[in-house]
Amino acid sequence: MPLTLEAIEADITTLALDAIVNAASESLSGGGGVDGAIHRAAGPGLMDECRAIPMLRPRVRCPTGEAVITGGHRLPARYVIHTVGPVWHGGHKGEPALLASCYRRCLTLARDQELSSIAFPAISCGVFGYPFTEAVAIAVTEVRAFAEEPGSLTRIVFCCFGNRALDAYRSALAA
Ligand code: AR6
Repeated sequence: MPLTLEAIEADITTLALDAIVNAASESLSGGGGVDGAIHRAAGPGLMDECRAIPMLRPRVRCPTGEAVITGGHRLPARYVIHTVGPVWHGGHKGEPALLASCYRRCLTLARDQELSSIAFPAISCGVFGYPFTEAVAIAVTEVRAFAEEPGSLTRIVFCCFGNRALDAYRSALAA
């Protein structure tokens, strides 16, 4: 089955795909932005499931650059893959490699669970301050590299909030 990569403008919580990705914090204890929207739409069962994930060290259930999967609860998506993007500190603290790792870890989890569709928000591009154009370039590069061996995945969606974001992804995908 061929793999489709596409950018759409949508609220990620409305997407009825196998998995949506959450741009979470290391404690997986909710927050603002897309994390807040996902928890609101999924209902309290999602937080209960996140809290049951063991802490690896104080306040860290999912280290930066890693990903964990939970159910989708009341969301139309079957699963939520929570990943933690890097906070932008100027670009010399390993941010590009950590952001790339988020995309790879999410895609690997999705493939290991034999999922066929997944949507990503612009990880780290809100509160965490990653420059948008640089982040989009990393997202598209990592997803394209993964698409060489997609396994079960047939549809990968970049879910954009706003027209400017959509234009940036579409240009990167067209390049
Ligand atoms: N659907 C799609 N994209 C969205 C939505 C939505 N409903 N809501 C926001 N975005 P952010 P981060 C976009 O701040 O920078 C949280 O408090 C938004 O426009 O959600 O990785 C967590 O708990 C932006 O482009 O995530 C962490 O502590 C992108 O999603 C921290 O924020 C990511 O913005 C993570 O910060």
